[in-house]
Amino acid sequence: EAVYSFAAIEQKWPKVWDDLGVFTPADDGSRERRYVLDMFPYPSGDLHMGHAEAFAMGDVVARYWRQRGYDVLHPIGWDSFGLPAENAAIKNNAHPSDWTYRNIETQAESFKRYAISVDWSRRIHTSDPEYYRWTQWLFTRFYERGLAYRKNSPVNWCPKDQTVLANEQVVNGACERCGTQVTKKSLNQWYFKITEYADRLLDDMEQLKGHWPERVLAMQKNWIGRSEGAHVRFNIEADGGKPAEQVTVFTTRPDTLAGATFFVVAADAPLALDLVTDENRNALLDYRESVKALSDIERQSTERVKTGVFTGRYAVNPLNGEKLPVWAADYVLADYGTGAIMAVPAHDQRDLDFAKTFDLPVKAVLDTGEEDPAVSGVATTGEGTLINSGTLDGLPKAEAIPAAVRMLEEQGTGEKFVNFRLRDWLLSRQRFWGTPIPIIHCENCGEVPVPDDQLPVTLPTGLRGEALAPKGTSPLASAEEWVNVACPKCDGPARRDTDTMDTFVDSSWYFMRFVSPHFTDGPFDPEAAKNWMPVGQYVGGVEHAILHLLYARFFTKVVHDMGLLEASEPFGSLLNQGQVLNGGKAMSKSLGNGVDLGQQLDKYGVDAVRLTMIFASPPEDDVDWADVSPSGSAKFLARAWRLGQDITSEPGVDYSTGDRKLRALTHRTVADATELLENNKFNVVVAKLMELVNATRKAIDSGAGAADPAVREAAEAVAVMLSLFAPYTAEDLWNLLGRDASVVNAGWPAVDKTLLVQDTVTAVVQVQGKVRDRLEVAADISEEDLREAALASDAVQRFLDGRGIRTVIVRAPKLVNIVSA
Ligand code: ANZ
Ligand code: ZN
Repeated sequence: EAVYSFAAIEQKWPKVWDDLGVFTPADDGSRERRYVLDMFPYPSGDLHMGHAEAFAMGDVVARYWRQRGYDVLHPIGWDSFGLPAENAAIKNNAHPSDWTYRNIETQAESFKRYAISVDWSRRIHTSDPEYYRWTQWLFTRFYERGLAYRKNSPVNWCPKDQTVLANEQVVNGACERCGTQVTKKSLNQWYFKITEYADRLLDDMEQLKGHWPERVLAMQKNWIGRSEGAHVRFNIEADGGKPAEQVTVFTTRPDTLAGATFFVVAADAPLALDLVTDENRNALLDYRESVKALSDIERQSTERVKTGVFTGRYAVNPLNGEKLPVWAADYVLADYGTGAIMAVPAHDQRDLDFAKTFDLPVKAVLDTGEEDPAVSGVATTGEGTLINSGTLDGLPKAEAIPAAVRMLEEQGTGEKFVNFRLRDWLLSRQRFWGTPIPIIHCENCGEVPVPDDQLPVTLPTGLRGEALAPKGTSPLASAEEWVNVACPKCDGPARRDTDTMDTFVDSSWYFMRFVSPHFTDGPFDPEAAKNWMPVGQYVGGVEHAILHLLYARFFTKVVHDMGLLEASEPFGSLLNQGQVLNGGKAMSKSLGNGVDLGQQLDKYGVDAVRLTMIFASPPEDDVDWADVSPSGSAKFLARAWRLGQDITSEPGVDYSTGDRKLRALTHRTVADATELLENNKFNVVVAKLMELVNATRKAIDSGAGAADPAVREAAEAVAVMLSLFAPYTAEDLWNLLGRDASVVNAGWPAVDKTLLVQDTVTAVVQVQGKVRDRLEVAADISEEDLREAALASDAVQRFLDGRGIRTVIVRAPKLVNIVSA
């Protein structure tokens, strides 16, 4: 008798699947379409345990929908531009493409072994010219629409990677990639105008509610940071040889205007230098130096003692004409709001801390019933009524806010304003291994986009090794022949833009490319996009909650506005899988607790590893590899497989004559699995499958016997359901059962509802020894459930008539006797 050998079945089936093309969607409209996508991998070495988990999850969904009869698009590609390839090239005197494509091949082989059910003919790499041609094409469209522009401003700079970073890539003041403290540098950089879409990015989250994890939506909402308030214009008096000028502040509390006792501009904003009198200039310059080293987080920390310098100027409060000293401080950020604030120490703790440090006045304008902030040192921020505010006195806060705005509008000194925390997306990078920005700079014509028929602008050849080392300017600049070109407009001498795009640009539209990856007339075929988009189920880590997912939403909206795409959201539902830990901690080199995926696969087999990933916990939760048992999974798989060896009936037997109890369990399991899969409770489905396999084994050995049709029915259902988690074993089981390949297309078993009805009996309920009710209950009802059902009976309650209960005697399933007080 043959024994279960994962190695043998891993060899046997891939070719069969390939030949049958079971993972290639028909794409002919004959069946309803569904698009399942895992966040595409970055080719950093071979696959790791995290990939194994995430891709196992995505594959369950893809395989489930296939079994349900959908035409499923499940593609794979690589996010293959980026810094690690470049760093490896510098170190090994090589070209980034060497490292990149070698790693891609390694990962592709591992993915094939791992048997993810993807259509390999749709494979894409973002570093291929056929792909980045369209990234450039999209950039050009954004440029034409005014959504890509260049500006000079202070930007986040990573001193280690020697490149700028988007705000989204600065985490707690450090470079998201290498952890180095980020500094600011004034540079001329390219931006995408994502702020123009802030409202829609926020509003359309309504459509995603219930389909995306709550916390991802909350993080995006917070990142976009919509604040309703007002702009208020203050006159700054002429002083120290400086002329009068107007400065606007953003405030969410226009009702507190009368409580403003000083005025603050961000010390690092150009405005501070502009306002400061000669006398105070040196102090400001010194102070600015000390501010440079601080991250935004540190600047806003409530733990730090407030710092700042007086500018020598005064602002005039438009409400009451009071003169407010103008300070420059670091707790006001240059790139939020207008970079200037009216300080209301009584009702804003940051302002109060500053006032205390520099001995500035505190004036309460809202009576909240709490202690005077000037005394307590605690700003009052709650509800209350206005005081010390002239005509606004007596109004509750909620009414005072619009009233104050109306006054400002009448005066012409301010108006309602909605401010966003979201900044434009800084997309240019001073690195080599990325998509070149398709712009030519001409002395006569300025910025000229490279004409579409000259795309792609491919990376210059010949640069490798040391030539790629970061120098603060792009390595592309050293490729003289590549840089110097004729202007497409006037044919005069011109230079190519030498920056490359942030790799998040590449990944902001790859899911659209997959619908027609070989299309040559555009980034994707609009017809195909109409058929497939949006992605039905997207799977990936929560670390992308803001960056990638926000950018992808933005790109989708712009492409929608261009008329190329019907969908205006890219991902209908989102599943964030948990992490794979070892010993309760994330796997890392420094902890030395890494688990090698290849070794696990060699030891336990692909199916056992996949099944373990799924069975260990709900998909959203972390899996601790120290707590799981891949050998237990392997044993279960062998057990399931052996059913196929023992069953003696032929395919196509009439199940209806089979053992009713086993049939009921089979149909109940399918019905439950269906519901559980629709709700991403994959681990519970595995548990149910284990029960069904055990019951089937029992039926063979000590019950109905190996020839009973119910046993075949159960085993076939096991094979189909198991194909979602353990594709090799399921296919081999299907084969042992005498069925033709492939189980992938077997179709989800139909549930016979009549088999779901459990056997029932009549239970008698007595009160004080007299029969008061009869209940139809399941034959296998528990004592507890029966007791509960009896006490809930209307008839019983009527006879108890409010009297307490002394004892309840339960003899399940037939009798309940209630003795009242
Ligand atoms: C006066 C005031 C009184 C304020 C009060 C608050 C409470 P959000 O909700 O985050 O939008 N602010 C404005 N620009 C700032 C900047 N660049 N750096 C630091 N703080 C800034 O916060 C808006 C509030 O934060 C604004 O409203 C302003 O202080 C401050 F009782 O104005 B408020
Ligand atoms: Zn020109």
